[in-house]
Amino acid sequence: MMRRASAGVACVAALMLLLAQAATAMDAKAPPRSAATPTAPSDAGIARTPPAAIALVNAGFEAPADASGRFGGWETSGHAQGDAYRFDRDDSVHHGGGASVRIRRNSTEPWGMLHQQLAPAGLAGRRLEFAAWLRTDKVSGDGAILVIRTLANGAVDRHVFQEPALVGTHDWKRYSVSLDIPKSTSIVELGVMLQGDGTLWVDDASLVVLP
Ligand SMILES: [Ca+2]
Repeated sequence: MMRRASAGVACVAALMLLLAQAATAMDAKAPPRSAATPTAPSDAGIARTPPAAIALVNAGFEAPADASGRFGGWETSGHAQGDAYRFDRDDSVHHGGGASVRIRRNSTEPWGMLHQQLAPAGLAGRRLEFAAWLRTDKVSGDGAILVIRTLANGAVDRHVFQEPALVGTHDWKRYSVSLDIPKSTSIVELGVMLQGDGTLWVDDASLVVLP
């Protein structure tokens, strides 16, 4: 258990642990947070090729969870114990379609995460934007964030976190992060993380290759 007084430090450390745990080969020393790349600024007024959409599995969370509670295409992780956070398909609160995923903390553990991995074919050397619609209710602690990370040679290579994190109570809004994908990437992972108390809903995830 983490004391709340040290929640900020604990959550950063916990995210590093997640990055290492999900790697095909472990790398206990993930890159520092300063490696994050901010979301690309808009460039309104400049004629550009439209972003190319990459299909995600169950992007709208419409598929029912399987017998083990998993969502098609998405995995779940939680700090310290497998049930530290609860992930449920919610057919009463959603942005698009008829369902979203609702994330809540079961204990005092600092984070829980929903994530999907992709093969990098056609993505290496390009800049990706991962977006999702988020809704929160009384989220505290280090808040809700979107994450992109890449793996190379079984180790965490690059990552970006949404900044600032989403805390408090907010209606549905689209958030995004973007990252340049190195040519050496073996796996691209997209994640949505809740770091603290409260409730986070996630819906209508999307991924595009930016021009
Ligand atoms: Ca939906």
